[in-house]
Amino acid sequence: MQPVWWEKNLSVTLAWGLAIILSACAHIAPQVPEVTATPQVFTQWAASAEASSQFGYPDWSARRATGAPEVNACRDDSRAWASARGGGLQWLLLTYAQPVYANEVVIHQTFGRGAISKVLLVSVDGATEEIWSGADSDSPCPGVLSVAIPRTAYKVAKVRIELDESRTNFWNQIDAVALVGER
Ligand SMILES: [Ca+2]
Repeated sequence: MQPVWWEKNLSVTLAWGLAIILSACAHIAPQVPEVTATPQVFTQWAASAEASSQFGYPDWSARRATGAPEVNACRDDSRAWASARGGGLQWLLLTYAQPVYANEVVIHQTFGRGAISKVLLVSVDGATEEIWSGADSDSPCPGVLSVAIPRTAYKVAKVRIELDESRTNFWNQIDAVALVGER
């Protein structure tokens, strides 16, 4: 049996309508973003630390420079690292859980600021690179020495801070040290 003319027209109309709707849907479909490996810059605090000397243990020990900042005033505080005698050449070596291509080191100082003389990065295979040397400011306190650098071409596992406490003849206390970088 042949369809009558209006039935035929109706089915053609419906077919066109469906095609137009599908076409519209295709156009308004959300764009699927391209999946790219975006570098993830993040800040981490030291997982462990050792030092040339320490005022005590666990108070004022090198371990007190691990983790996030705890001291928010300029004062002698046992939650920060302090050297044994507050004089001479000292160093603090911080190790991080996640080696990164480094962008910045941020040193949180909470007492006796002004003795930091060098900042060095230590790669995963033990090579060192000096990224800063000079005379740190003695203010503000508490305050940070922030050393920003172009992203390293190697992964950094440790940060070494050298201090010349003969400059101040005082304890340059360090509460926490951030390593900023990309995985
Ligand atoms: Ca601390």
